[in-house]
Amino acid sequence: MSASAETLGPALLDRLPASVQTPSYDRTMLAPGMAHLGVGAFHRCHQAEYTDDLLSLRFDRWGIVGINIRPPSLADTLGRQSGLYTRLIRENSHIEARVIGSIVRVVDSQESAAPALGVLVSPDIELVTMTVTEKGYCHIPSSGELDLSHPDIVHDLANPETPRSLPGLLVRSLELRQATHGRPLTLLSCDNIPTNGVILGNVVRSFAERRGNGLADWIAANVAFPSAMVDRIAPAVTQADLDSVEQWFGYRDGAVAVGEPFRQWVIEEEFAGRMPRWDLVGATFVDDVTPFEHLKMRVLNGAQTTLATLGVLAGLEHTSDAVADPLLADFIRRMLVEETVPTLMPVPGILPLTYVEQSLARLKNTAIRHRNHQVATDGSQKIVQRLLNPIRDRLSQGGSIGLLSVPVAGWMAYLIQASDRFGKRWPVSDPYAGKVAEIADTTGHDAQALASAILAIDGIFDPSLAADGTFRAAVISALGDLLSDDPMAAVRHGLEQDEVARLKRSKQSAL
Ligand code: CS2
Repeated sequence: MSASAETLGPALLDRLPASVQTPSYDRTMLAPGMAHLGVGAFHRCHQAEYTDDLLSLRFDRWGIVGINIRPPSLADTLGRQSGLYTRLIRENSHIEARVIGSIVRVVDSQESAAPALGVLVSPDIELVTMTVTEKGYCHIPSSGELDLSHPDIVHDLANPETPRSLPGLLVRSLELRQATHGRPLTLLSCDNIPTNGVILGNVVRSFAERRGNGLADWIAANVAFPSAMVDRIAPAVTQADLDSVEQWFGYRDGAVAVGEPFRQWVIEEEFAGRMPRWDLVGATFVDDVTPFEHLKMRVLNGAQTTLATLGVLAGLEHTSDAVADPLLADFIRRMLVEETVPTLMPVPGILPLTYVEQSLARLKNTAIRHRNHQVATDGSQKIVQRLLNPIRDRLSQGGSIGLLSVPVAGWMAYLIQASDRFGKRWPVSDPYAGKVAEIADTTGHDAQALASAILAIDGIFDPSLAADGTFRAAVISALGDLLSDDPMAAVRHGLEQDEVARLKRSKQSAL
């Protein structure tokens, strides 16, 4: 890269190439009205972009203070650039570049909670949005309750003034707000957990109840936890993404974010005070987000998780490589159409089969380099809403679950093969990776014993689902294939068995 290229910052805005859009509003007039926790690629491609759209349309005091309580540090990238960054929209050979201006300040709070508390307690902050990943909520995936044995929760309950966890940080902020100005606050989760507002409310309330002093009652009266469905595929940014901005546009940017053209945001209209009018720029405010959330998590995210673990087992690098594989493409479409779609609630304005095709088309975008290992990360926190809940609904409908069970076994096989006993085939990151590795190391290669021991992890598998004979048999059979020398046999067998069941059903209905 050239040594002379300038770094993006306010002084460069007037001199950027015409192909790079810049903020149309006066950033110097922006005042911080909301904070965001977890300034990763997704936030920069989603909430910050919607806010930038809104500021162009109707200027208000909705500048964002971006806070990270986990790595990476923001000071050296976004901080150096006064919050400015380039958002690239990419689809195959199409590229659209825009500098986003809605982030007014960034705060690193990885070492201590104090910098984050300074922002969250401020009376200027009326809204806190967050993308802290599924595991950031410290809840038990199968029940949605606060995990009181989580090491960070244990720490924070003992040291509430110096919290490390998201629930601990939010409760401390609310406690200080109650004790000082008492102004209400909306806490808006933008993570892919089911009923994310309900889960956020659960963990905050459970923690606050343990703090006493009427805090839980104050929260019930002054804090709102709307649920939201968020959508845009925006993988972790790579050095190649950073370099591409310099190659194409001639300036350096250490905080580039890359996303696909599609975006969606559906938010429950349950606010404690003023809210940015994101509904004027494409977001939808609704009474109940559940039908939208099921559609997105079960179809798009369900397909991503399936392609991720099966893709790794098939030796494929990215989502777009996995969905280009004819066998996996056939499998994923049949799984979604036959088993997932019948579990969905009617969604206003969206036809499920059209949504399936649109989702598969999005996953084929070769310019979005979403690594299968990235999507497979924290699978234990994802499979409940993406695979297990639809399986449970299917079973209660008396429908088949043979296809949806294959990616459940896929998640198991992915973690099992990261164990010593299976030769540590790849590094993994998942809160349950240690537990599964321990099971694999003591159990060895017996698929039935492995599946039984993993299905007994009740933080992930609801015991009544884990006891279901049809589900167990399907998972055991798929796991046996996935751990063999021919892992894709699981996919072929799943499809064959589905075909047999389909013929049987059509014969029966002809009688
Ligand atoms: C992905 C999501 O990594 C993952 O778990 O499935 O980040 C996905 O790309 C987004 O939910 C799309 O909106």
